[in-house]
Amino acid sequence: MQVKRRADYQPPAFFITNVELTVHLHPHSTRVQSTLHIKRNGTHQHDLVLDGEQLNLVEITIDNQTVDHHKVTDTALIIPSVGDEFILSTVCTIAPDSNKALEGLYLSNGVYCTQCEAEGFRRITYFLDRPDVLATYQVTVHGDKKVLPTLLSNGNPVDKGDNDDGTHWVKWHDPHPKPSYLFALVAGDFDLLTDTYTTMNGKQVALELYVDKGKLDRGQFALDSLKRAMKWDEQVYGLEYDLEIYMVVAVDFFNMGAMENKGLNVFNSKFVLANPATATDEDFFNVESVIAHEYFHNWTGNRVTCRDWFQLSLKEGLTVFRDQQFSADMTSELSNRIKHVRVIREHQFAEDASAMSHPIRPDEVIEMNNFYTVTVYDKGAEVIRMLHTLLGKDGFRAGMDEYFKRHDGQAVTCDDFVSAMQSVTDLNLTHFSKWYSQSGTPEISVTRKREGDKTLITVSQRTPATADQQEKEDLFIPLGFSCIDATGQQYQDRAGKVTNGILLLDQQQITLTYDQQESELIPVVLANFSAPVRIKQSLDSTELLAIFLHANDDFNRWDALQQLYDWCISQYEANQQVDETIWEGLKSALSSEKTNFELLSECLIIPSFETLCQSRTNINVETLNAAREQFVREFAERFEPELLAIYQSISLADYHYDQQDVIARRCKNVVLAHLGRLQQNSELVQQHYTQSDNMTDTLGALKAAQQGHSDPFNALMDSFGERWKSDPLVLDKWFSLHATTEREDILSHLTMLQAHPQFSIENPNRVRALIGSFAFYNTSGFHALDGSGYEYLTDYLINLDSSNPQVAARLVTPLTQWQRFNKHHQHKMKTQLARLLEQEGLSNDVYEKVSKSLA
Ligand code: HT7
Ligand code: ZN
Repeated sequence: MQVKRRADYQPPAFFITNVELTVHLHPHSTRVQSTLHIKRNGTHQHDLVLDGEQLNLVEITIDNQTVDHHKVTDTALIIPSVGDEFILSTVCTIAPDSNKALEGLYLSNGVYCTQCEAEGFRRITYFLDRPDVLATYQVTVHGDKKVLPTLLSNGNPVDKGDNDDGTHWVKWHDPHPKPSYLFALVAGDFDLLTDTYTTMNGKQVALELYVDKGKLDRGQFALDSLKRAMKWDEQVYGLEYDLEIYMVVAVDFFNMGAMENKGLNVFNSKFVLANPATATDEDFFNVESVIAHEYFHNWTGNRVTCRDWFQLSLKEGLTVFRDQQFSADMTSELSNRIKHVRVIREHQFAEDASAMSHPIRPDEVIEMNNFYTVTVYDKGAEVIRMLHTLLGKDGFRAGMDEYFKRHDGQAVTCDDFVSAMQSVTDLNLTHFSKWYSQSGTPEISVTRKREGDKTLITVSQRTPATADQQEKEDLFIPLGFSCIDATGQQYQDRAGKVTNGILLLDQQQITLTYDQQESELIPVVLANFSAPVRIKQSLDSTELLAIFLHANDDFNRWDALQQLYDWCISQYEANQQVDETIWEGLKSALSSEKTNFELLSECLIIPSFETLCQSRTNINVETLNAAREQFVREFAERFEPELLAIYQSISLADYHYDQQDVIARRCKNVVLAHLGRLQQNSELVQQHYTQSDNMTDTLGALKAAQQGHSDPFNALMDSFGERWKSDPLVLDKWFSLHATTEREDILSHLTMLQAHPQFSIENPNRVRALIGSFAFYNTSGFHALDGSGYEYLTDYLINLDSSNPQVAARLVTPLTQWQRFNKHHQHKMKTQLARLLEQEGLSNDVYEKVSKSLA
C-alpha cells in the first residue's frame, strides 16, 4: 500500500488546459474518446504519466500520429519523450454496468452516472487526475434516444442532434476551468422540474431538477431550497451564480450525500425527494441544507479549489460552516448548534480518540476516500467558526472577499485561506493556524480557589497524545466564558481578561481574579460551544441546575442539564441512587421551560450511549446501557403527568413544514418517546400513529413504540412495512428501525431483512439503513457479550468490500473504535479486525482503517 504525504507535494509536471470528450454510452462497452491539450510545466524532461484505472486503451495518438512507445500499467499510462505542447488523443472502453463501487462512470437502475471526487475520473479516461490541473471541458454524450432521452454534462448545452442508428447526442461546454473531480455526466429517463432564478445582477439562470419518473411531487421543496440558497449567498457573501443553467439530478445509487460537480450536481435521492407523506421534518431540513451545501461549493470549492487532497478542509470545512450559517438563518440558531455539537461530541471526539485520529489537514493518506471524515468536515467547520468568532461578522466577510479576490480560478491551500483572513485582522493568526496541523481534542480544566478577598479561577489546556501525534502544543482557543453565582448574578474578572464573553486562551493556563462573593462563583464555560474542546470541571448538581436556570447562553443551559443527566447515569452505573432533591430540581427546571418547546425538546433528550461513552473509559457496555435504560425509565415514570400535560398542550393543524410547527411537532414526539416506554401509554402511541397525516408523526409513533413492548411495536411495523413496501427511500426508515431494535434474535432478523425484495447490497442507502444502523446504534446487539454482533458485521463487510470498498470502509468505523471499551470487548473486536485484515484482496480503503486500528 502506498502512503502519500502532504510534505511530498510537487506541482504537476504537465498541465492540461482543454479537454474534449466524446462518450458513446453502452452498458458494458462505453467508448470514451478524449482529446487533451497538454503543456509541459517548466523545462524538465520527465515522461508524461497519466492516471488511469480499469480502462481498456484502444487507440492513442499525439498530434494525430500513432504512438507506440507508451507503457500501460494497472494505474497509469506512461509516455516518454513528449514535446512541450501537444494534443494527446486516446480512445478507451469501460464497463459501467459492472461498476458496483460507484466511482467513475456507473450504470444503476437504468441511469448512467459519474462520481469523480476524489479520484474517480481516472476510471473514465487517462488524465492528470489531481485537483491542481484545471481545464475547460467540451463534452459530447451519445446514447440511445429511447432509453436515455436525457444526456447531461457540466456547463451550458451548446448543440444537439440525432444519429441514424436511433441514438442522439448533446454537446456541453463548461467555460470555467475546473479540476477533473468536478466532471460529471448523467444519462437516463427522468421527470424534470424547472424554474428560473434572477441573480443580483439581473442574470437569468435556468434551474432544472431531474428525478425518477413519477417522483415530481417530491421535488419542489429541493428546488425552492436552491433558490433560497442562491439568494442567501448573494446577501451574506455577495456571491453570484456564474453559468446559464444549474442542474440537480437525484439518483438512487450513490456512495455519499451529494456531489457539487460544476453546474450539474448529483444527489443521493434521499437528499432531494421530500413531501409530507414520505419525508420527516428532519428529511426536509437535510434536503435544504445539502442543496445549499452543494450550491455554496460553487464558490468555496469550484471557483477556488484545493491544491491537493490534503487541503480538503479548505473547501469542506468552509462549506459546512456556510451551510450551517444558512440553516441557522432559515430555521433556528439553538437547535442547529446543538445538532452540530452532538455530531462533534459523538463522532468527531470518538474519531480523535481512535487510531484514525488526524488533523483537519491530514499529513498522510493511503486512500483519500477515507478522509471525508467528521474531522475534516465538522471539526473543519468549527475551526472556521472560531475564525468567525475572532474576526467578527464584518471582519470574516472582509477576509472572504479578500480570499476570492486573491484566488478566484486557482487551486490553493489552507495556508492561503488563513493568509487572506490574516490580511484583514490585527490578531496574529500564526498561533491559531496550529488548529490545521494538530489532531486531538483539547481538554480545558477549570478550577476555583478562594484566596483572601478574592476567588481565583484557573483555566488551563492540555491536548492528550493521539495515535498519529505524540507531542502536542498549546492552541489558541476562543473560550466562551462567564461567571455567575447561585442566584444568577453575573461577575466580571478584575483584569477584564474576559471581553465580550470570550476568554482568549492563548497559553497553557490563565488565572482570572474575581472579587470574593458570599456564595461560591460558578464558571460558565464554552458558551455556544465556542471551540471543539472538552471541558473538565467539577460542578455539583446544584451548580449545574443554577447554570440551567440562570446562564445567558442557551447552549450552556442545555449543556448543564446534559451533564446532570450524565452524572445521574453514572450513579446508576455505580449501583447508587439519585437523590430525591435532584429529581425535584430536574422537575422544576424542566417545568420552568414548559412552553419553550425548542429548548424543552433538546433538554428532554437524554444523552445517547455514544455521548456517554465520551466521558468514560474502560466501558462496560452492559452496565452503561443498563444504567442509561434505568435512568430513562425512571425519568418517564416520575415525570409521566408532566409529559402527558405537555403532549396534550400541543395541537397542530394540517401538516406544514414551517419553523413553529416543526418545533412543536418535535417536542410532542420527544415527549411521546418517553411516554412510549410505559405500557399504559401504548394506546396513545397507537393513536398518534393512526391520526398522523405526515411522516414525522408516523415515525415518532414508531420510535415511541420501539421503546415499549414488542407486540404493539411489531404490529405498527407490519402496517408501515406493508404501506411502503414499494418505496425504498421510505422503507429505509423501517429497515433502520428494525436494525436498532433490542431483541434476542437480532442477527437472524437482520439476515431475514436482507432477503426483503427491496434490499440490495448494491445500494448504499439500503446497506447504511440496515447494517449501518445496527453497527452504529444497536448497542446491545452490536456489542453482544459473545462477540456475535462484531462477527456478523465482519462477515458482511468481507462481502461488501469486494464490490463497494468505500461504503465498507465507512461501516467498519464502529469496530475500529475499540479503545474505549473494557478488555473483554476490546479482545472480541480486535479478533474480528484481525480476521478482516487476513482477507485476500482486501481494498486499500478497508486495509488503511483496519491496519491502523490494529497497529
Ligand atoms: N464533495 C463531495 C464529497 C465526496 C463524494 C460525494 C459523493 C460520492 C462520493 C464522494 N466522495 C467525496 C460531497 C460534499 O462534501 O459536498
Ligand atoms: Zn462538501
